[in-house]
Amino acid sequence: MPNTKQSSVAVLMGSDSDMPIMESCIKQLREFGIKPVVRILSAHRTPAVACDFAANAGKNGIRVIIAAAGMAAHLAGAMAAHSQLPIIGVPMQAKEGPFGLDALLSTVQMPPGMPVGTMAIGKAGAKNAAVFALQILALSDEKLAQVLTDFRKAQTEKVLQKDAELNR
Ligand code: RP5
Repeated sequence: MPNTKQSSVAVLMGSDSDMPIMESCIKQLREFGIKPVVRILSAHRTPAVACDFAANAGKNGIRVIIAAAGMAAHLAGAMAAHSQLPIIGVPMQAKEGPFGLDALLSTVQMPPGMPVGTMAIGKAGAKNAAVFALQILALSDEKLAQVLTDFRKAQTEKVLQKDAELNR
C-alpha cells in the first residue's frame, strides 16, 4: 500500500492507459509544489480497494481526490459515495466509443446530494483538475493562494505577450 501521508491531493485513474493524459495533471500539481499520491484504482476492476482508499483518504491527510476514468466512468462517483472530501472527476476518452461522451455523462450525471466536480474531457480536464484542486486548497493556505495568484498572472501575461507579438 503506497504511503499517502504528506499528500493533500490524490490522483486516481481507472487504468494505466489513462496515464498519458493524467500526466499533465500530475505535472501541473508538481509545478504548484503539490506532490500528489497517484494510484491506479478501478470502480469496476478493483472495487474493494478503491472504496477502501476513499473511506480512509481523509484520515490519511488527503483533502481533494481527483479521479479520472473512461467508458462507463464510475470511479469519481464511487469516491463520492465513500468519502466526504471534494471529488474532481476527469472523463477520459477511450480508444473506442463516443469520444469520451460516455465518460463525461457517467461522471457528471451524479444524483442530487452526491456531487462530483466534473472537468472537461481529456487533457484540458486533466490540467484543470490540478488547478481546481489548487483553488480548493488555496482557500485555507496562504502559500498556495500566492501560487494560484502567480499562476493566473503568468497565464494572463503569456496571452498578452502572444497578442503583442501578433500585432508588432
Ligand atoms: C476505464 O476503462 C479506464 O479508466 C480506462 O479509461 C478505460 C479502458 O481501460 P483499459 O482497458 O485501457 O485498461 O476503467
